[in-house]
Amino acid sequence: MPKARQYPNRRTLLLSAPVAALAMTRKLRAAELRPHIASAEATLSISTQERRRFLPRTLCGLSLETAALAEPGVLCPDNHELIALHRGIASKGILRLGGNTSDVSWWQAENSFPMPQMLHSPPSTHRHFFAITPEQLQNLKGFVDQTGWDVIWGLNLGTGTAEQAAVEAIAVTKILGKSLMAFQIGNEPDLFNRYGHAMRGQNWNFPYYLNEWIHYARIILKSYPDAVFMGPDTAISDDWINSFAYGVPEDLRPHLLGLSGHYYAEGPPDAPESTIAHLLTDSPVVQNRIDMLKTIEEKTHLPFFMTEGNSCYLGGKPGVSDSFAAALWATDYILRMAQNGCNSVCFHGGASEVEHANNEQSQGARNDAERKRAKNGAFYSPIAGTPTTGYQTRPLYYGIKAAAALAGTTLASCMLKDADPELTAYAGHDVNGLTLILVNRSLSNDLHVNMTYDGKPAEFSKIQRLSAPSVDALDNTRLETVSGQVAGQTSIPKASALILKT
Ligand code: BDP
Repeated sequence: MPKARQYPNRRTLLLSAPVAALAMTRKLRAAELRPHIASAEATLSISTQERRRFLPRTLCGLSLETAALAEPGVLCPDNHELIALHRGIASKGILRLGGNTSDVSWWQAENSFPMPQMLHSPPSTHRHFFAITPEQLQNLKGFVDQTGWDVIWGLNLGTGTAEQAAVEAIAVTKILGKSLMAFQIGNEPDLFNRYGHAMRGQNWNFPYYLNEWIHYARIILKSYPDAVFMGPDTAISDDWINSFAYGVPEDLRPHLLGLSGHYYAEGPPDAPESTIAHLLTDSPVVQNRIDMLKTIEEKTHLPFFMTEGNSCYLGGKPGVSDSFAAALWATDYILRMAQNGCNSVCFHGGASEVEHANNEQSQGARNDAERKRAKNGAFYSPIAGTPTTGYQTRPLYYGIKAAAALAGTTLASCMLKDADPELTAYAGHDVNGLTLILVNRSLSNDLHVNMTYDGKPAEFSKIQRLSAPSVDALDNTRLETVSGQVAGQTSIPKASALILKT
């Protein structure tokens, strides 16, 4: 086993010198160099003439560590507060279980059963394995039945065997029933030979992974012929997503529900580039992924699911991930991905189980108070709290909820002209009419927009505003109904978003 690199640096390649320099320039350009234009006027033409994509009702979701199953009272049918918070985002959604702790989990069919012999050593960042029990699964089933959400379940590829995964998959299927959407095999396998994740040798690469994946899928299908999968659930390697889309053999393709991958907008937390301004600036990483996915979807018809991600990896960065900026970023990111073919976007979160996933610590915490706060909810978690302390929503929660307003609608085309690049517009229609979401990520400019809907001035009778006292505010994020009507034009104050309904 190669010597593991320092965990905090696992993805410094994302912020290699040229990329970091570019990020800094973009940040300055976006946030500081742009002159203050008090009333930049844009025009927006919304059109439903051309049929566009239908956005699944499960567009928005949350991702949790597998280890969350072992947290007493959390994923349980009587955790009413947490159930209500899930339903508060959307009446349908995806709850993805996985993360680093899924690769150190094992199925304990009965209390007396000891941990089986694992095939690979755990990564250096993990001190213990997690048992998944029938009782936890029953509790999860009770929880998701009340949220109405579907589950994506991550099986252990990192340290376990295909046979162990098959037994677990059958138990999960039996207990979760219709709530189970798909299995994933392994979390971030592209990092299996790197950083603190190392569970394979230095020569680990995509072909090795694909062979292991195929082996797992075939063994699972032998015991459960209707199993459905998505993958490769990679951390950063979009070329793996591409190779996976074309590499899964013919006999397994009917079992492939879609492709999956993660996205953390920035990190590590102590990188000077992990800032609010950087978070709110369009990322070339997102654009590259969108370009790649478009080609894959045209050729293979495989949809994409962003199964895990957030603003900043390693538990998030205080002052950024838990600030209102994360909400604005999320609304825009979800809708941008959705508009470009992504089926759902799951934000990673949780409390102490995130520390289990990250070497038993919260990298971003700079003092005792922050360390304490992180125990109650990772900085990037949309929901903080535990069943004993109660739950609190973080700003990100409202950003996800805002985007969910377009779940279950058919996209309408939105053509913006003369708009500041920090203004984005997304619209969808259903039997209730049209919903338009305008996001202003500018830190300095209120933006104005003249709007037409199928050629006539656009009129909206229900207005909701997503706002906070400031972009870096940790508290008092609001997603509230505002009185009044909009006829043909509106303005969106800096760092805020509007949801308009006809
Ligand atoms: C992802 C892992 C997840 C971690 C998260 C993080 O899948 O388990 O908790 O990063 O860095 O890469 O916080």
